Amino acid sequence: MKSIIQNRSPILVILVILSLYIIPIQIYGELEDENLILVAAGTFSMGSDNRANDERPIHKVFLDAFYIGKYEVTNAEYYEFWNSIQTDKSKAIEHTQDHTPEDFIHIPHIGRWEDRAKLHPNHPVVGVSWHDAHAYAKWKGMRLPTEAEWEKSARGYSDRTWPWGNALEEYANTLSNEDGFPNQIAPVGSYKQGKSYYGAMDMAGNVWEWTSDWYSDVYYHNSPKQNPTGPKNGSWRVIRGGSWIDAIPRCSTTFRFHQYPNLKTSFIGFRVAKTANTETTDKTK
Ligand SMILES: [Ca+2]
Repeated sequence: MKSIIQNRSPILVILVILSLYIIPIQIYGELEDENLILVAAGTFSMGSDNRANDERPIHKVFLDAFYIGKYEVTNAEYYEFWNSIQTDKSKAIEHTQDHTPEDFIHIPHIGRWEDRAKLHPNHPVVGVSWHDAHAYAKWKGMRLPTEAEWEKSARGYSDRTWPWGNALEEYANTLSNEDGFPNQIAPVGSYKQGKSYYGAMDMAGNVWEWTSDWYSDVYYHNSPKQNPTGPKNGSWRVIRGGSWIDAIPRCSTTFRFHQYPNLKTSFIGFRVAKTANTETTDKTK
């Protein structure tokens, strides 16, 4: 390489250097995003017979392979999407909305959208409706996780009550004053010990997360055994995981809650998902 660079024309040198980057891309194909986790195809147990009525019955669900976001989508990530729309409205996915997150001037540590995007780039985005979350995911070439995908990402094959296991620990940002972030949102990934079965962070607490499903309290009684996508219609979208203003029981892997899709609150954000083009089957279960 050194001799080529020393003895050949500048154009040849540039071509050689470019090839060092292009060849690996051709060999390995699309490089994986380090913020996406592959959840291999397989069957897991969804729901619980020991908790709220709408979590019953516990039932087996098969899911094709998919990717789940390792973190909640951050202010910085959402700002990139939002800013691209502000400068060119033609890029908006849903042209009736500009997808601007809500201001929360009465909550000082959150504050105005454009301020917090700069002051807290690693905090999860909040003040976004289901439509905002859906539009962001589409813009990124991804989608929101289904409720089943969300739950499998959190609990894996061991029926975990919490993403980290079955012991009640302070491994999540909840209502508790003892969790390191009392009465405030935490930067994503702050609770290393709270990672889920698959390594996803903050699946308990910090912010609730929109899923793609409509909500029905009796859905589990007749839901499909393979790749369920929720009721065909409804009034509320499912949110999961609890938040910084919720007591720990609402942050379990099975707890189900719901909100109107137009609602923009200081405690709901989201993470992204993507269908995986792989036939891999999980061997760890
Ligand atoms: Ca969360």
